[in-house]
Amino acid sequence: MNNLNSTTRDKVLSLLEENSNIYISGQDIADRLFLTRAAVWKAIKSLRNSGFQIEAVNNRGYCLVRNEEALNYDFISAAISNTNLEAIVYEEVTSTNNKALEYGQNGHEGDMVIIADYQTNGRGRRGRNFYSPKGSGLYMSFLLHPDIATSKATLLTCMSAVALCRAIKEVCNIEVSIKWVNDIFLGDKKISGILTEASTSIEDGSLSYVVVGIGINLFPPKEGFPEDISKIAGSLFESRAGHENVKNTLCAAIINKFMDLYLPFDMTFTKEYKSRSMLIGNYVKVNPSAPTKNLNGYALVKDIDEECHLVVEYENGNVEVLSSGEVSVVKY
Ligand code: BT5
Repeated sequence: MNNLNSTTRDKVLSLLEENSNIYISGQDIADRLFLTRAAVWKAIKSLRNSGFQIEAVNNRGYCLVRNEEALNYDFISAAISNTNLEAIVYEEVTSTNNKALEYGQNGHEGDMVIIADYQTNGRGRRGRNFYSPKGSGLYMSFLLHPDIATSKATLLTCMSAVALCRAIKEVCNIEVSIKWVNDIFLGDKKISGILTEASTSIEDGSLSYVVVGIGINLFPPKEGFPEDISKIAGSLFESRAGHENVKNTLCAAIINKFMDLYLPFDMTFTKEYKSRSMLIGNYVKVNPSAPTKNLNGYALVKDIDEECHLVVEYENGNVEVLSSGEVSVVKY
């Protein structure tokens, strides 16, 4: 983990960058930068924590290995336009949502974003897993303190879906669609999911903090997707070739696009949410639905309203406005 920046660290990084893929001894670095060996070691440790791959070999020294696929704290923090947003980068976490929730529970007051290269226990909704292996995707969670009613927390899911679509278009020139309420699709494959979790105050039911977690499959996992999701999951790109540093660039773009929507909390984004939605005009099965009143839950999606609610019409003509829940597309 790292959210520090120091001139010593920057000097060591510059020297390693000037000599990338070449070994320089610790003593040599210390002499050239007028530092102690201990200061050099501290800087190397801090750089490694930021995601820089620095190899150390006995009697040869240190060498910066270019690894465009790893998250790079320095790149991301320099690219974030909102300087009040704290960013923390991890290589591995159980779940970025868990980390952000921990900060929230511990009373962290500022807004922040936690980013990770991979997760060992990535979570979806209702206790489901979100497969988050090494070298495949990007996983991030915002910890936010919005002044909105608890009933409106789902809007943050929708806002981040629009931010994701915009960032993917800008950075990758790919158009993706939104499957209400929290999935992003490329063609008929799910490439991203969003999990919003909130903590409310017991006294007045207001929101204490909200965590919005986003997971994106950038590249196919090395061993392929696990069998249970192999038919539904896809990735933004089919291979890594030609997409160097896309992880860091996309990460920064998502953060910026999201903050651009979140800070003014301008509800006009809901129009774009609707226009990017893939469900309108499709038949779906609503889960859960009241089976006696609404037959088997089969319904036609009529609209997405200005609060991002899904308007469905059941076979018996009943119309329902869904604010959360789940629908699966059915063939009719
Ligand atoms: C989601 O839930 O799709 C929300 C996923 C949110 C993940 C992010 S990653 C950063 C942050 N930290 C976390 O721990 N979570 C958030 P849901 O709509 O319930 O969909 C879960 C279902 O998607 C699973 O049951 C699988 O069918 C499928 N699935 C699992 N992993 C997937 C993947 N990598 N790509 C596509 N589909 C996947």
